[in-house]
Amino acid sequence: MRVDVLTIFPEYFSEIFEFGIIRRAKLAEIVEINIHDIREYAMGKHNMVDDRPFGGGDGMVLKPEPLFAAIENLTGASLRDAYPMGTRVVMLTPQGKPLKQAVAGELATEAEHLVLICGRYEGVDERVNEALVTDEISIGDYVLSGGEPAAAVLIDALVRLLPGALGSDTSARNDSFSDGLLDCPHYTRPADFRGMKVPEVLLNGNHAEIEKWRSIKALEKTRVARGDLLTGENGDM
Ligand code: 6GU
Repeated sequence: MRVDVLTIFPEYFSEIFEFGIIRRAKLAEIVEINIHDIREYAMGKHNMVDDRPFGGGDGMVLKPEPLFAAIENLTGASLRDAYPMGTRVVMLTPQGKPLKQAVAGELATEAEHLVLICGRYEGVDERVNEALVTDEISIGDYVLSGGEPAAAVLIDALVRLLPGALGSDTSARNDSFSDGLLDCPHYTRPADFRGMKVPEVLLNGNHAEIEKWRSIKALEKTRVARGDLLTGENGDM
C-alpha cells in the first residue's frame, strides 16, 4: 500500500512512523508512507494555504488550489471519479464517518493508494470534499486542532491489517473489536507478583478451558467498559 499524507505540519510526522510494526512494515515494503507539505503546492509569492471564510466567522479555511494541485499530482486526476482503481482520497475531519475496525478493514483491503488530507479545525474549502474526497473520516467525538493525529491513528490501524505486517496472522484476528468484543486480559511471568496471582486456568495447559475462560473474560470486560457494543446501540460494530 502507498500512503501520501498532505499536511501543513510535515514535521509532525518526522518520527511517528519509525517504531514497531509500522517501521517494520515500511522496511519490508509492505507500506510506503510519504509526507507532503501542502505549502509546496501553494501559489503566489506568499505561499498562502489558507484564507478568511466567506460569510465571516472565526479562523481560517484551507484554500482549494493547493489541494487540487497536490491531489492532481499524486493521483493523476482532479475529479474523484477519474482516479485509478484502488485510489482513495480521505479527508480527516470531525465531520467524517467514525473510524471503526470495520472501516479500517475495508480500507486496508480495498485501497492500494491512499491520500490522506489533514484538515484544520477551522475547515477546508468544501469544494475539496465535493470534487476530490472519496471518504471523510473522524477518529472520535472530540475536537482536535488538526487532522494530523487522526492521520497517524488511521495509518497505524491500517498498516497492522496489511498481509505480513504482524508477526503471526492470528494476532490481528484476536484483537479487540475484530469480533465485536474487547480483548480478554493477558498475563505473563511471574505467576505470583506481590501476592497477585495469575488465574490458575492459564497455567494448567488445558487449551479448551483457556479459550472458554478468555471468551467469558472478553464478554465481561465488554459489558463493563462498552455495553453499547453488546446492545447494538453502537452504529456499525
Ligand atoms: Cl479527523 N480531525 C479533527 N480536527 N478533529 C477530530 C478528528 C479529526 N477526529 C476527531 N476529532
